[in-house]
Amino acid sequence: DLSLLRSKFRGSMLGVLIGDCTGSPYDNGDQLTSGMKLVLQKSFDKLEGPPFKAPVMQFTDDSAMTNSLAKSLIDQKELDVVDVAKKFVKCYYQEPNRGYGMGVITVFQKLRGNKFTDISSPAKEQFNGQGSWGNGGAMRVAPAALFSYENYDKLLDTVRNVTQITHTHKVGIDGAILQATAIYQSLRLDPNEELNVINFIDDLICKMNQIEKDEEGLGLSEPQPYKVQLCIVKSLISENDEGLRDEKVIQKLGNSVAALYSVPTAIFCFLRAQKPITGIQTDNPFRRAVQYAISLGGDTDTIGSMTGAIAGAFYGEEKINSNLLQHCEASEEFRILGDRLFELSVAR
Ligand code: F2R
Ligand code: MG
Ligand code: MG
Repeated sequence: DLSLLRSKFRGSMLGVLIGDCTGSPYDNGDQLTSGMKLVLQKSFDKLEGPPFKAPVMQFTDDSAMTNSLAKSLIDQKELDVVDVAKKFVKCYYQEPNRGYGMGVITVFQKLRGNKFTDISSPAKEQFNGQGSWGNGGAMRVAPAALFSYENYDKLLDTVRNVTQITHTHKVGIDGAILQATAIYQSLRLDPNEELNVINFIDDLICKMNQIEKDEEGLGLSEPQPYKVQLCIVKSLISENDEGLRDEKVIQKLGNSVAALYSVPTAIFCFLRAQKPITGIQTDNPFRRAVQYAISLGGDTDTIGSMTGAIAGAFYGEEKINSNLLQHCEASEEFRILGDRLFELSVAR
């Protein structure tokens, strides 16, 4: 069904934006108090309620970089890493106050300094040559997953190349692969049928097992860290709702800027929100996923955004409240980018 698939492409792009815009006011690295969780609930209720005039909620680096990547893929009709790098850097210097990661700014400075003649060295030099394991590769990866809709090997190739512009640590790259894979799987599922959450995780475990096995010998103390985290996702998802407290989820999965402690968390939020969650009052499973992700605190804009990208790819635009969208900066632009990527990848 092509119209459902188009809606899923739009949903994923809009999910990135909504999670980022609604999550960034809570992004101070801490857990949310019960009072803040109530504020979050009321805020979503208001944004989804009858239209009212207010300044739009602004997006941050997550959406800015997603936007640049989408535009580059659409303009070039293929992955052109020099063009992507130029767009990232131009966007950063136009609006440097979008809350970028501290390290990544050095990459932008070096890329501008070498006039894009050397794309790969600046990222490799990060953190004394280790490369970044931040979630900045994963947070912007949705357009690469949509662009590679028809071919998983193309997805792996595209994601690796686009991530390495800024993130060369294996854990940073594999986090982006995992996030893209979750979107890829979500696009292929029917939102009108009950999601088999165990199958969804098992498919992710199987793919990450292969990827991490192929990369063994790179010197990590835990050679398959994503497989380990996904097995924890699988065990937590089987626990009953009442007994599963936020503290436990945060302790087991994390909520930080590290890709390893945020991408599996976003996947867990999407899966857990298939059913009602105590303390999150809504019938809408897309909103439930994003609101739950933000309520876990920590890197709220990014975990909200990654959860939104996966949930939007599963449910499609239909489940996204149009009043809420009106309050997000650039929502029409993100919808159009979803359409353009759909036309490029599916309806050529
Ligand atoms: N930067 C933020 N949030 C913090 C403050 C925002 C605040 N509201 C404001 O406006 O001031 N958010 C954004 O950053 C995250 C994505 O970061 P990215 O792109 O991965 O950047 P970076 O700098 O490469 O990595 C992030 C931090 O992780 C630590 N780190 C990474 N690799 C490391 C390594 N090999 N060794 C040691 N530390 C490493 C560093 O602390 C990096 O600064 C998203 O949350 C986005 O929203
Ligand atoms: Mg951000
Ligand atoms: Mg963030």
